[in-house]
Amino acid sequence: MELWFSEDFSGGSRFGARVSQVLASYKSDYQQIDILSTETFGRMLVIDGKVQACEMDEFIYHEMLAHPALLSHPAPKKVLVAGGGDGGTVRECLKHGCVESLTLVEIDAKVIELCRQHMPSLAGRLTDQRLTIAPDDASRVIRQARDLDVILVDSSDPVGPSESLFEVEFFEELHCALAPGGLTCLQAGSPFLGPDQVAQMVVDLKTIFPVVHLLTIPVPSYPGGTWCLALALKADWNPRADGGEILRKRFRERGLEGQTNYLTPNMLGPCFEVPAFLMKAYQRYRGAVPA
Ligand code: AG3
Repeated sequence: MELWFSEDFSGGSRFGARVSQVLASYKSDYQQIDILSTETFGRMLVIDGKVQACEMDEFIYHEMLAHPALLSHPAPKKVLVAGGGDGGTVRECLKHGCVESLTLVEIDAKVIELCRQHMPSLAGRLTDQRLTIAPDDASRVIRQARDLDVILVDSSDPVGPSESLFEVEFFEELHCALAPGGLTCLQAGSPFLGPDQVAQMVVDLKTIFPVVHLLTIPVPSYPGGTWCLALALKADWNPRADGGEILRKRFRERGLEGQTNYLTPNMLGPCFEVPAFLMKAYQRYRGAVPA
């Protein structure tokens, strides 16, 4: 018998992967968590029927959520990851030697436990000395946090436990929790299936942060195969202004050469380029465009 996992998107299409084994299937207090072994994508973390991370392509999403943000800060010491219990984002943050303290705020401790057990290539660094794990609601923790250099919001889709992480009030709390010169990078959704959600997020962030960039990345296992990340800076410095030269210099100084599987120094700068169809989506949205 053949077993297939599929995720529907936009009603009329779906992503599918043949499953060789169900490694875990658990209903936690918050959501349904499944870890599947698939032929093409390797091990796959699925939450409430939605693909979160696959061994085959997770490096693209996790590197691009972490590195352009961390490199946009001259010396990030205090970093917080909201969501991201699979550990992929934490693994990338720890590649920056200047990071002194890293807090992972994941509401569902069961995600961490199951990923530690079944997805060691992501969760293997969740034992690092610099890391504190807080099983808590990210918006509650961020409301009380201050003086953070970088906050990475590695949430799932804006339904269920992650819904509040897409609201303007949360973006205001992010701004308050950051030190001057701090910045945040957030999972921003699908440019094909939800261009309006992506545009809305940029518009909302721009009412609070002086500089907002959008990164568009390939993620074959996510709906539509392409995903967006929003980078918002509290600083008045635009990491794109010099074509990415400072970011490339920091990439080398922090010893990232040879440590990444997707990001190359030459992508720093061009990675902020917004595809024309997305730019049109902003223009429909009250004329706001990323800086
Ligand atoms: N965070 C983004 C997942 C979004 C995927 N959405 C979907 N499949 N409908 C993933 C967490 C990875 N650390």
